[in-house]
Amino acid sequence: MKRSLTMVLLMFALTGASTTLTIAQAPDNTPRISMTLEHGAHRIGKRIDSKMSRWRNYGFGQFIHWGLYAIPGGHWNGEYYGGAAEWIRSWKGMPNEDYDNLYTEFDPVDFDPKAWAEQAKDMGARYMIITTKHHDGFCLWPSEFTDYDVTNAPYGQDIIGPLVEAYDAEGIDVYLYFSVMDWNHPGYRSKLETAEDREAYEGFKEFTRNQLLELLERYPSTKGLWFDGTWDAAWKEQAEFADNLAMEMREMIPGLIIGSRFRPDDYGNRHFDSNGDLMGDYEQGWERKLPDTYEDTKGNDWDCVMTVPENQWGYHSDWRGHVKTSYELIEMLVKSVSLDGNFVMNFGPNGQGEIRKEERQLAKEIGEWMHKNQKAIYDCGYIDWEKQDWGYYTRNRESGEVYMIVFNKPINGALRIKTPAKINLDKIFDLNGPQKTYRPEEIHRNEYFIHLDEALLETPKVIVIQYSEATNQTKGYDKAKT
Ligand code: FHN
Repeated sequence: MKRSLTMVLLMFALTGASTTLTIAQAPDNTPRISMTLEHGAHRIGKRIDSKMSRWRNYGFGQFIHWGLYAIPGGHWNGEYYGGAAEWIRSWKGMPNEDYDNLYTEFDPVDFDPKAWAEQAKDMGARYMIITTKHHDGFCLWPSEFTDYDVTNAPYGQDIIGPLVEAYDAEGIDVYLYFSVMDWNHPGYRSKLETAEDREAYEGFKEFTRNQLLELLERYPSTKGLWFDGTWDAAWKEQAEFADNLAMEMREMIPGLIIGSRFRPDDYGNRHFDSNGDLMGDYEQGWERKLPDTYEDTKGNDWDCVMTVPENQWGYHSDWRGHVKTSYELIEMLVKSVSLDGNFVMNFGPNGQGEIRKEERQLAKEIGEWMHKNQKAIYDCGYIDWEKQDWGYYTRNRESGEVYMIVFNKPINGALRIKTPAKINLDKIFDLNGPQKTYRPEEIHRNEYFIHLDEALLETPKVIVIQYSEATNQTKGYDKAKT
């Protein structure tokens, strides 16, 4: 959102900031009022390097939330916890000391990283985000900077390393989730009110930097960091620290991909700086929700991270309320890609290291669809053809081939296609049966029907459109005189 000049001047007045105002041209050449920010967005527009292009073309990813919270699985002392399982420590029914001692029980004897990676491959995931440390501060890797890690649990071994190795072996890129918020560290503060707070927080910042550099040193094949737990007031004051740390991490791994949840700007704004510009390589605000239109994405790269139940990231043994079906998740995946984003489906393994049967079944069903239709997902993105009720368009960024992904077959079987001017529809055929072609029936200028034969669709159907730029306009149509 671009702030009006009045708003910006008011912000100065209120904050007494010595920031200067500049009048610049926005990418769409509209004059825009922007503040000179030292730690705001350092780039306007998308990253165009090959590593970011690879990220942009993933389409589909897997999130894995795993940690001590998987042991209680949403229950304690026989009581059911209705919140997100990975937040059970915050529940009055779970004494902090009981939670903090769960590490003495962490021994996931069924943990099989190769099986997890194979399942992700079969499902069609092209990247995976693993919680190295969630808000509780328990580290799934041997950290030099804390004893609260996996080596001091009965399991005693690194979890992250074997996962990175197994997923790399399957050709699935690994991203490391890291929660800045750390309930276990004595120096963590949600806000800085006293001199003691500030002194303690300086130690916490150094600890955070040490752990992040340690992760990148231990797992250099990681392609990026997925930050979380950065909404507290204390962190919002750390614009310079976070900016310098991001630069330091990218010196370690050039091209490291970091989303919009990491840095606050000079005024504590996150995701978008005080000028409304995206901070980070992609927007990380789409959590358990999707944009409705391309305009909602502001033309940025973005990912949507999605739980299977309404709000369970970590393992909860008793999923209540609506549990999404594979078709719901496939539609979210397709919609994400149709709006130039990536869709990341969450898995929450249990305390023994098993992936629950519901998630295995979903992975199987989604994988069956992806196996046949991945061409409409991988390396694809948005095309500005008018959205129709039958489903979504995606477009391969290389070949330009367009895919109609049909979820809702009209009663009359007629799928409407409306293109921008001067587009010729050259060839239309089933992705999974190219011998089945469609002759577009022109019903108005740049508007057509293609007619489906099927009585009903068993699964979301993909139809391929090969098109070209027309040299002349289609035949004239009389405009209504109203
Ligand atoms: O509080 C966390 C939550 O537990 C989970 O990790 C999600 C995943 O995106 N992030 C935070 C909530 O926004």
